[in-house]
Amino acid sequence: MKIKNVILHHISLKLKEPFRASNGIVYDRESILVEVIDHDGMSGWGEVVAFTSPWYTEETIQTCFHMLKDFIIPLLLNKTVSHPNELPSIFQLIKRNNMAKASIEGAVWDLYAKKNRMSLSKTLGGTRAEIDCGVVIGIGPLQQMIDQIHKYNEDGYKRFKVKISPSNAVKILEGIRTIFPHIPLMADANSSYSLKDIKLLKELDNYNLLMIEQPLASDDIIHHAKAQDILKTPICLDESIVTSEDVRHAIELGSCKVINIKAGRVGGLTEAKKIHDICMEHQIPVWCGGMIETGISRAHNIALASLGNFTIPGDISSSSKYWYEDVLMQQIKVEHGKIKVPDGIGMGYEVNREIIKKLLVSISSF
Ligand code: OSB
Ligand code: MG
Repeated sequence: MKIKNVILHHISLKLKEPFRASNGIVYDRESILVEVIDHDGMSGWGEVVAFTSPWYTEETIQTCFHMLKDFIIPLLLNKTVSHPNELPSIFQLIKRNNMAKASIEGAVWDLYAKKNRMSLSKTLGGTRAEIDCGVVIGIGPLQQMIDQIHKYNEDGYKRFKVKISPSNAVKILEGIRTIFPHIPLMADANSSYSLKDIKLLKELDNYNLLMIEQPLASDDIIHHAKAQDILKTPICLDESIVTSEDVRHAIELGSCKVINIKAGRVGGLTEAKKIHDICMEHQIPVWCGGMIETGISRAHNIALASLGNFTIPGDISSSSKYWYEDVLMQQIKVEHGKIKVPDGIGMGYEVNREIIKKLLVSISSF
């Protein structure tokens, strides 16, 4: 493939309700949809999953735009790429900025799969025909969180994740376990604890959680290893894992028993697959994380989660959980807690250009 043109569609999508984590709230969701066009005029799609402020990682929509425009796109224009797994080495001279890199790398994977008339899932080496889905409940009044779990339970979701922080965790988990003693439940602290809070963390062992996600600082896998020694509950790392090297270190130190893989956070699907393979080798189960994304990343997530070691339901919900109308011709639907992995070419969902036009903040063509 020769990359002829890259179009950045910067959009703003209305969230049905604001989403609250320990350290940030997302109101409307801005996103940059990345369209990569080759010399045959065929398009592949990816998405910048950074937020407008750097609460989850250091990147933002604006830093990604800058990196794409001034550094990443110039490296790709008019370049012949024979496989998307060449992109990480093309990007090697640009440090970090993983979400910026992943957005265009994902688009090239979609394009490559389309050109080979294969699904993205098969192209990545996926083996599942359907994936199991979990859902995330943001921090809110306890009764509201319980009502949401009731509803999602009826919808068939197979795993429930609640956002927590040290000041509300026990109240939330106690309240939920009183009503739902047996549901598959986990908690995501988004780095809101420190090792000094180990007593508070130890209390969470009482709630039969599948895992606790990212309790401590993102750059502290040493303290995560100390915490994992003390806690019965498995630790899952999210923010701490931005490369496959981080995974090797975390496994060697014993910092976690589970890993959440997000292609955006680790710089793309090539690295995500590498992490998947390392974890499989070390019997560390993985699941696919979410970023309150549009259907484009959701479709990529479905393909990624079809790989063999994604044995835990991911944060992959229906389009309708967050959006009135997604950017795809066909909305993504969870049925009986599962999504069928599409077998159409590329990501398997067609982009809805009319909707994208309606949501546009700005458009830039390179
Ligand atoms: O920590 O996994 C996280 C959303 C935004 C940023 C970080 C995270 C999350 C979620 C929600 O937990 C995932 C989703 O439903 O898309
Ligand atoms: Mg998380």
